[in-house]
Amino acid sequence: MPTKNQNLLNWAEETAALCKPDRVCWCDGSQQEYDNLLREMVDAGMAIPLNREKRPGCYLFRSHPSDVARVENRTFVASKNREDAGPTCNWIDPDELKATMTVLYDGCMKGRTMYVIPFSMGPIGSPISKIGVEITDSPYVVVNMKIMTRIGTAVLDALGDGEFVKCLHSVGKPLEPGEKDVSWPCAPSIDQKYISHFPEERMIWSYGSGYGGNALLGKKCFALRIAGVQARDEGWLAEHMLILKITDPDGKSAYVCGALPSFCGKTNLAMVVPALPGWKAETIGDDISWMKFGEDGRLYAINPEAGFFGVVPGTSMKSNPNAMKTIEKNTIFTNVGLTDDGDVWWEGCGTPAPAHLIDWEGNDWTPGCGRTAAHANARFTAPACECPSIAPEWEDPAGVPVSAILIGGRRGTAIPLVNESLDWCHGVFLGSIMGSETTAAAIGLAAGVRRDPFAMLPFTGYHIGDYLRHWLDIGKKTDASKLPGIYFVNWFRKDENDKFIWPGFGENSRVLKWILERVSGTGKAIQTPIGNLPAPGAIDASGLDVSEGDMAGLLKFDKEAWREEIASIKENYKSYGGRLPEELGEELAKLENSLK
Ligand code: SAT
Ligand code: MN
Repeated sequence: MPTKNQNLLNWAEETAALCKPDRVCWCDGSQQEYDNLLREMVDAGMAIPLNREKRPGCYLFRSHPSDVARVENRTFVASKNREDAGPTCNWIDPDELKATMTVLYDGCMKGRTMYVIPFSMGPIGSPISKIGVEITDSPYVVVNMKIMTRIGTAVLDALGDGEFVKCLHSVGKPLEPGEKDVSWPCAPSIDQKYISHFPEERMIWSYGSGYGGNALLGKKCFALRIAGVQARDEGWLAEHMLILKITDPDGKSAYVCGALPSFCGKTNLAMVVPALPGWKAETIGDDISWMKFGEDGRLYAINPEAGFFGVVPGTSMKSNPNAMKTIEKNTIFTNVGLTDDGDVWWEGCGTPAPAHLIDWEGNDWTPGCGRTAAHANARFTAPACECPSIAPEWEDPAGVPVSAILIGGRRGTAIPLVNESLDWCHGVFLGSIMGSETTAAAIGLAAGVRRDPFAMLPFTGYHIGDYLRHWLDIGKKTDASKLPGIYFVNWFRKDENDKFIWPGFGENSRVLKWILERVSGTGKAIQTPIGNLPAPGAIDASGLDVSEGDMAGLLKFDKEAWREEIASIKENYKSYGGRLPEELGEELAKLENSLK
C-alpha cells in the first residue's frame, strides 16, 4: 500500500467492498500511468488519438448524448438541517440520500477497475492548498484529474496521516461477466444521477455521470462547494474567480480576481492579450480562486487547479489566442468534431468548416446539415503549464496579493461598463445583485435577469445568505485599506439598436487600466448613487473606435433602469428569508432613497 493513512486505507477498503470492482489501482500520478490509461482507452474504442503532427499528445472523447454538462437539478447539498442549504441548493436529508446512493453504489463497479486518486488542490504543500482523494471507476476521470489537479504519490507523502476530502465517483454502469463496455458509460436515466455534497462531513458522492464537474470532483464540488464551507469556518474565501496578473508599461504589476457567470468570456479574460500598447497580462487561473489573509493583512490568492477545463466552441485566434496555443498539444478534447485528417474542428474556431467531418455524436457531418459539429458545451482539458500567458509565479505556494476583485455579468442595460464600489460592504451588495440576462428559449429559464451572486449560484455548499454574511465578515478581518477594491464590470451593454457598444476582448485592458489607476489613487471618478464611475475621459480611449457619445452611453448612470432593477433585487432578496444580512438590506434601502 502506498500510504499508511489508516483513514484512507479503511475508506478505500470499505468502498471496494461496497462497489465490488474487479481490481483496485492506486494512482501514482506518473506520465507512464497517464500514457498507459490513454492507450487502454484507445484500444477499447473510448478515445481517439489525434493527428500527431497537428495535435501532438491530443485525444478526442465523445460522451453519451445524455451526459454532456453539469446537471444542476441533480446536484444536492445534504446538510444536516434543511435551512442550512438555503433557497439556492437542492436539499435531501443526508441519511436518506446516503441510503438511496448506497443501494446504487452496491456492485456498481463490477467488471471495472476502481482507481484511487490522491490529489492536491493548489501547489503541493502550500498553506492554502487542500488534499482530496477521489475514488472512481472512470479512467477518463483519472487522466483528466492528472491535468486539472496535482495527483499521485507526492500528494500521499504530503498527506501523511492528515485529513482529506472523500470524493467518491462512479459512472453507474456495472458490467456483467463478458459484457462489452460502451465508449462512454454512464447511468441510463437522469434521475439515477446524483452529485451529492455532505458539507459537515466534507464529503462528496457522485453517481451516474462521467462529464466535467459531475465527475472531476476536485473542481466545482470540492474547490467551491466543500471548500466554501471550509473557508466559511476557517475565515478565508473559496471563489468562482479567474486570477490575472497585469503589468503596466512602467513594469509595475498587480493581481486581480474576477467572478463572471458562464458565457461571459471568463477564460478569454483570464488569457487576455491587452490591446493597449505596453501593457501585459498573464494568467494565474481561469476559474477558481482561493484567497487567504497573509501576515501583512492582505488577501493572497492561489489557483487551486493545474489545468483548464474550457468551453471549446467560440474559442479562436480572435477571441482567445493564448487558449488556442495552449490546446495545440497534450490536450483532451471532449465532444468536438473530428476532421478527416485527424484534427479537431468546432463552431467559431475561425477557420471554415471542412467539407466533411465526424460530429461529436460520431455521425457524418457536412456544412449546412443542420446540426453543429461540436456540442455547445464541448470542452478542452489542458495543462496550465502549456499556456503561453501563464505567469511564472502561478504555482507560488504563498499565492499572489489581490489588488482588485472584478464582478460582472451579461447585461444589456443599467449596468455601466465599470463601476467602483464605495467600500467593501457596498461591494458585497453589488456582488449579491450581479447576474446575467437569460433567453427563455435557450436554457428553459424565465427570460429576465438571473441573479447569480458572485457567479456562485450553482456552487455554494450552504445558505446563500450565510455566504454573503461571510463575505461581509471577511471585510472586518483587516484594515479597510488592505482590502481589494470591488469593481462591477459589464462588457455587454447595448445601444438602442440592440448592438453591443463595447468591443470587448483585448480592449477590456482599458477598463483594467482605469481600475489599477483607481487602486493606486490616480484614476479619476465621479460618485453616483450606484458607485464611482469613470470621469469623462478617464478611460483611455486612444486609438479606440468608440465615439464619445457611445462612451457616455457605456458609463451612463441610468436612473430609470435602476428603479426597475431595485424592484427585481427586492424580489430576489425575499427568497433569502431571515438570512439576508441586514447590511445588504440597508444598502438596498440607501440606493432606493437616492433614486427618489
Ligand atoms: O463542468 S464544469 O463544472 O467543470 C465546468 C462548468 O460547468 O463551468
Ligand atoms: Mn466555472
